Amino acid sequence: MQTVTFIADSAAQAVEQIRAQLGPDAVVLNVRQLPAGGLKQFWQKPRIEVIAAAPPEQPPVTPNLEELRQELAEIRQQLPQFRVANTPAPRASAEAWMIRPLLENIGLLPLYADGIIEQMRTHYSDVPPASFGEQLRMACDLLEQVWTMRASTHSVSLKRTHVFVGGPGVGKTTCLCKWLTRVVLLDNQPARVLRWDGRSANTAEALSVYCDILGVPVERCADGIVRPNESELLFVDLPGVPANDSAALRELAQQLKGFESPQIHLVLNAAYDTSHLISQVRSFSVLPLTDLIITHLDEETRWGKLWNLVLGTNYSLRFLATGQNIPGDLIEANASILLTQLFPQQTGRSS
Ligand SMILES: Nc1nc2c(ncn2[C@@H]2O[C@H](COP(=O)(O)OP(=O)(O)OP(=O)(O)O)[C@@H](O)[C@H]2O)c(=O)[nH]1
Ligand SMILES: [Mg+2]
Repeated sequence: MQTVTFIADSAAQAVEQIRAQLGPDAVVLNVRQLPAGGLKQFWQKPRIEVIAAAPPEQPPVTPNLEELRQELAEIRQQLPQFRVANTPAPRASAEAWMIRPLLENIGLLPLYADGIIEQMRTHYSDVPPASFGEQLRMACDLLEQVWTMRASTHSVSLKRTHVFVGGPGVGKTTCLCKWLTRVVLLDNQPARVLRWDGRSANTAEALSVYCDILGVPVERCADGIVRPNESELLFVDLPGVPANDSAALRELAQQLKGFESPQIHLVLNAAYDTSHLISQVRSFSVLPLTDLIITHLDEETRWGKLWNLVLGTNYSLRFLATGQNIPGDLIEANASILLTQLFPQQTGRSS
């Protein structure tokens, strides 16, 4: 990836330069404040350095929206929810589904691997295709359909407040900074940050420094009465709440009512084991969650386990974070990325 370094007096100026040279889809790799050397520091405002790159080339996609809409409506009608308690065990010919052990190997819980086989039998064919590749393709199609269904559940476009919730240290503030950078430097959208003290104090001093570099106003307060103005997005950073502290979660649910239609993102650390991740989602679902953001994917090779979250909860995945560097890698999650990471050859998918 060829990178370009931009030096600017402000975030707004950096936006102009990046857009002019690399277009609106550029990827920001790093942002830092440049110290003015020598005597200059007395009269020169600190400048910012942004390292950015052109987006990776994608094959052109020209979706037929009407077809997609119709397909989605059909999927909604056909596909029953994956219910943990009601998923029946596969029938006698289950061993003919060679794909079954692979599903567990990539990190699916046995319950959901069985659920996939059962759905394949119900929706495609009770007689499994003889080829392993064909079975795999069917499983991928099914996973993609469940993903589409989850992603269509929440209408988020008109909501301008983003609140990041989750356990302590899972990567909420880091993720907020990554998303904020994208919004300010690539989308050229005004934003404001609220450092909110919950039961414990919000000690994310680095967040204020980072906002300063980006020229984003940051406020610190203890309740949710701040409202974004018409044109700006509001990003709310909260201290972590342990998933087993139900009193703190109830209190948080109450406080979040102070925000007008917020998008509430539950941030989860992918390095935790699957049952822990699912139980975190269950605990935090006392809040009106919008979706899930997964961090630490640089430390977890078994991305297949993320499908347990898609199959076992009602939420979609919004972003995948793959590193601690800000802005660093923040990938907008979609089914294709996860499937390609799992089966690059077998499915003939390319990233
Ligand atoms: N390897 C890796 N480290 C990460 C990632 N995201 C965050 N971190 C690191 O994890 C640590 C905690 O990150 P924070 O963003 O402060 O986590 P937080 O959830 O805001 O923490 P609290 O506010 O204390 O609850 C920091 O050292 C980050 O650099 C990631 O995707 N990968
Ligand atoms: Mg934090």
